Amino acid sequence: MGYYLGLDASTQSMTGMIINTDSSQIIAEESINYDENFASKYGVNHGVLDKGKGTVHSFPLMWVEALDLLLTKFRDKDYDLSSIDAISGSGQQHGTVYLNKNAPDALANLLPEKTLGEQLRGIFARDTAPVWMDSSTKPQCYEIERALGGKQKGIELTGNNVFERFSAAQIRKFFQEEAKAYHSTTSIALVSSFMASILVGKEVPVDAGDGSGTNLMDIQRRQWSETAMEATSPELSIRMAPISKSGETLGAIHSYFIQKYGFAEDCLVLPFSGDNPCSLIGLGLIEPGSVGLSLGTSDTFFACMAEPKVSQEGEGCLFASPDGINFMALICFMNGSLAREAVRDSYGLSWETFGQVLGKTKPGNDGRLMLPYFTPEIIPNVSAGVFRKSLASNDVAGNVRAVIEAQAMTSHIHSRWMGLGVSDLYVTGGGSVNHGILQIFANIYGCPLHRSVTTNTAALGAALLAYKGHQSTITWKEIVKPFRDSLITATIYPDVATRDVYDELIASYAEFESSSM
Ligand code: XUL
Repeated sequence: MGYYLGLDASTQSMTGMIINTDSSQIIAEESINYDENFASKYGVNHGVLDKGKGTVHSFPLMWVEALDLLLTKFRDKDYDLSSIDAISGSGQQHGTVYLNKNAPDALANLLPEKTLGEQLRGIFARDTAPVWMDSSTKPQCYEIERALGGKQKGIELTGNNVFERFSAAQIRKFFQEEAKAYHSTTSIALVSSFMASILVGKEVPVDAGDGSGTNLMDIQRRQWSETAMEATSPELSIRMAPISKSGETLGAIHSYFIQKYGFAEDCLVLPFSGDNPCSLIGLGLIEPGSVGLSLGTSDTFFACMAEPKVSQEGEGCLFASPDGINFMALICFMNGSLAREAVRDSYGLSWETFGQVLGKTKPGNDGRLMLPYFTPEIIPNVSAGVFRKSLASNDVAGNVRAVIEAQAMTSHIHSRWMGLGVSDLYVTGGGSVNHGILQIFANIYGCPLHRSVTTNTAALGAALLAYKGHQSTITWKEIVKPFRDSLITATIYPDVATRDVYDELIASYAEFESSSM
């Protein structure tokens, strides 16, 4: 019998999920929402601080405080944390945490009489961390790209176009704008490795799945690239912890957590990965060609791939799969739940009434279209701006259907470069609870959609990484299959009668999109 804990440090909340590997069930899930707990202290909205001009940051100290609150919640609800064999985690990708020379001692000497927040507030060379929603680094992207020898060379080396939100451009901007603080930074962690370092009381290696979201990792070798580091900022390689080796453990949990929350002394901590690589595992996508969709703050469309295939337009991302063998191709759409919520709120709807309105509209929306860029969009790479075709802005039902159809069509169109014949789509994320939304995706993709019982497959994937790290002789297939079988709650089939309508609508959406750029 094994119990494993997966932590998910996501954009809007910190979640913990405990799984039991005998029954292949999730036995506990608790969450701390940042806005509910910290809006007045940190001024966050949707978990982030919008500083204007595309600059979006969050507070690592807030994540630290949330970890204490989360574990307190588990302890106070009488979960037996001493039964947890191992912990792993997931973090929002690309975000960077800047630590100063106080960090090693403060992390090593945590005392249970005090809170994490009290003891770790002095470890940051920068109070805030740029997160994936930040799109303020276009100049730095051009500079890095040039130093790498052009777009194609950059893609070949790192698997990715140089993106605004990726860590390299963010680090370069910090070095250029706050050189003094950059020089007092002794190490730069990712959100994932930062959270793991708290649990073990020392700075820890970065997982290759999340390292590939930095533009600093050689995707083929799964190692930091000296060339990319040099193209980014001076002496960066001495500031980055190494990439973890496959199967590496980080060590036993720090005594702070044993004394305060009752974890066992031999509870192991495994490297944390990014939220998308964790979702790949949580959805059980370990066979090349299998495809997932996460309807979260951002919408992401991703696939497990045996070979490192990249988009020639630089539209997709390529990460190392945390399974240590395969790759993960991903497309990230910024206007995911941000856009769904913007439409819901602008017509004064609740999710319930949104679903009812959606149910009364018909597939194809009589040709009414929306390009839903409520915030600057990543794919296609355009500034904020909502465009409508044959659609009045006061047409509530038309706008409700148009936003969802747009999201399904944009992911369908922009994932063509992956060359996948999508035969099944595994979905997760908060948006996946709405049947009407999923039916539209099933119709547009023309394939069955499988919904997991949990909307948080990133935390589930993290718990499965802990399981694999603890029981290294069990194969990935033996790990993910029982969970996938027991947790798929519903399959939504496409309505074949809508095929012609959507073939036509997809073509006119693609035309509308290119004519608006
Ligand atoms: C992926 C991306 C987002 C964040 C959200 O490239 O930027 O999905 O990982 O947490």
